[in-house]
Amino acid sequence: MMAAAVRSGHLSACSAFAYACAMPSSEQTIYLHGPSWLAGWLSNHAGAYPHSEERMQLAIELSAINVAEGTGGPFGAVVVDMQSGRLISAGVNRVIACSASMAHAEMMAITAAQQKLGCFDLAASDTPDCALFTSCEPCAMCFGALPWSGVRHLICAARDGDARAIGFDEGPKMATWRSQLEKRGITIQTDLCRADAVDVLQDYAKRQGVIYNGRHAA
Ligand code: AZG
Ligand code: ZN
Repeated sequence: MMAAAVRSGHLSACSAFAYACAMPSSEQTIYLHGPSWLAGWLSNHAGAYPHSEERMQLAIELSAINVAEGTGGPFGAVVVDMQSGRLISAGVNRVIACSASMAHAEMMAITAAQQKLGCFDLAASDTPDCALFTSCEPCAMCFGALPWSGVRHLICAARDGDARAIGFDEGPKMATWRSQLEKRGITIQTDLCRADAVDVLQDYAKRQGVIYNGRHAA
């Protein structure tokens, strides 16, 4: 049934929570999948979260579980409907598990939201007002993806420098990244619950978690 729906172009047949998008077998298929614990986590978080701090704590909790379960890097993100406070999607870092350098927590959460809503543009007129809460400021890649995602609000916990401090290469990000996003109508808040997110990064470092893609500039 899902394959027929997908063949007919009905994109919402893709389950955001399974993170796997069924495609006709004659076409190239790209798989991004969340860890096995994520579907259960999402069904336990189906309520509304009215306050910014509690939304951010969810993103940080995801990052901590990802580290504790050994399912990826120390990063988590959620897309939230700003009006209702309900979660639209969640993502954790899955670079190693998915053999995909783009599988950062933010990209996973944004893609899951787009596929759940069946729309590549979260700012389309019939979609909710979407906010991305991320346990760490976006890297150069995720920063670049934001204007096209349709996310209208970006809220960050740890700073880019906190991730760099434990060895991650966050890429060549311009000093004006905040104003570049604001010029495109995206509101930004930084440092929300930063200390809690930094604890997770440091826990990952203590456990000697893998620092993938560590090709720092000379
Ligand atoms: C990362 N930085 C962020 N913000 N998120 C991820 O998932 C990352 N993976 N590596 N650096
Ligand atoms: Zn990123």
